[in-house]
Amino acid sequence: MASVKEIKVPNIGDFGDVDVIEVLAKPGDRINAEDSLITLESDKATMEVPSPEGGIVKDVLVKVGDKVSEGIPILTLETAPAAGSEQQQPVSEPAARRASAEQAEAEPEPEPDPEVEREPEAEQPAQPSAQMHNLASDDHPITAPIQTQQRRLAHASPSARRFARELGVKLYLVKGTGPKGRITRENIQGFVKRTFDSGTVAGDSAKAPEGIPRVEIPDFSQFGEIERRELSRIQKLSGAHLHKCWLNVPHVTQFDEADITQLEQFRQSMKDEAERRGARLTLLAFMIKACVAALKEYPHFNSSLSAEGDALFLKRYYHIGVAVDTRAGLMVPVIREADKKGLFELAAALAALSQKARDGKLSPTDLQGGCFSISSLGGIGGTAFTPIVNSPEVAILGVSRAVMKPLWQDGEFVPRLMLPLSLSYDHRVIDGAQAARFIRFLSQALEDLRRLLL
Ligand code: CAO
Repeated sequence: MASVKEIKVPNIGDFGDVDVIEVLAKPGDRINAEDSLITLESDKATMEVPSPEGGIVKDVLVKVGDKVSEGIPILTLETAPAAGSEQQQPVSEPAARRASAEQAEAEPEPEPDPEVEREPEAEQPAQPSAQMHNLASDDHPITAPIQTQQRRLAHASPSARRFARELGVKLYLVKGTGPKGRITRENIQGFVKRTFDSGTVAGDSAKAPEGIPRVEIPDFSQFGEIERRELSRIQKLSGAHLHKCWLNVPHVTQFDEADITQLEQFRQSMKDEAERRGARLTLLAFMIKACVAALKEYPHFNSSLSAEGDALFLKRYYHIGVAVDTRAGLMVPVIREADKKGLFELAAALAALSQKARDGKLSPTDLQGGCFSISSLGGIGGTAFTPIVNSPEVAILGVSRAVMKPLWQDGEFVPRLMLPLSLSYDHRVIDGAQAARFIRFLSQALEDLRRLLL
């Protein structure tokens, strides 16, 4: 008879109230022992929690954004029937497909090696093991493994698996040189280097190339004095994300200028009132309002391409991401339901989120669900730039510094405050004419705010 068990968060050392940043299992999934169920992230480390045994997932009891500690139930698992009662368990169709796809992809188990197989696992309690990994250095756990449960035929740590996934490397292609043939991060790096040196690709050779040749880094000290500085955790995360976006999205950037002379007069006239209401009314609040109107007018800009690239998900909500420059690196918190907020509310939400970002207090939910992003460098300067689309969004607006320019109007030059705009977009979803119309609409909305009422 199959039995249903609750799988709980194991002993995670001194960590409590840790954020769930990934849920890797869903009801109906057939999972194996040691498959990762969730990923947790504390201030300093990430951790994958593997399943202590195999079975079929019944209910998932946590979601992204939850905070968990030891003993919190993660999911319920219908475990395989005991020997002798081997009835096939019903598995949902997608789960069965996923399971078989995973099996096809899974690293083949090595031939049973008596040395490896005879680990004293029988004595160990059936508890999942979890390891904390410093984000700055995934292969050096910052705490000892929480449970030293022996892992039968574990070929790579969760962080090495994740590293391989990020690089698109199939683990079964990599030879492990760690203890008991374990695949280390260095093995994966070496594999990628050898693969590219030989001109082949790291991932499945039947698919399109998933990586690029590495740039050789010389020993700079041979040229002069140097200092090595580690990147912050945020810089590493955002760097990897930006790189992924840059490689996946065919970018085009459309430029335009908006005459914001009247808008700026209005903004100045409203500043005191804004302050009385506790908000600092910057240009960005107006930009968000105008972007929402443009997204409503051109719904393709408020969409995402399906993973297969054969459909669009059109969104009926308007959550706007805003790039914030913090000492730790670039972050893009999201103002939710921007369409339902007035200018003062938008200004207040923007101030609150950018302060939270600068204090390092953003929660995962503050960073999720964006439809369209705005990156404003107007407070600093510059005439134009080409922002990177924050995929899976399909467009991003770059805002540069507004300057007074002579504009030819009715037979004479008149001084007008011109705001440079740069719209980068995913050319798979948006064509050039649409982009030109979108940015024109946006500029006209900023030129005459009454248009936002239409
Ligand atoms: N033209 C002229 N002046 C501008 C302007 C523009 N486009 N944008 C802002 N300003 C002015 C503001 O109005 C403000 O002046 P006042 O005090 O008179 O109101 C001053 O510059 C400072 O603004 P700010 O930058 O502090 O505030 P903001 O609301 O415009 O921007 C935020 C907030 C969080 C977006 C900004 O602080 C920030 O972090 N910008 C950097 C984003 C970034 O790094 N992007 C690159 C990402 S890579 O693609």
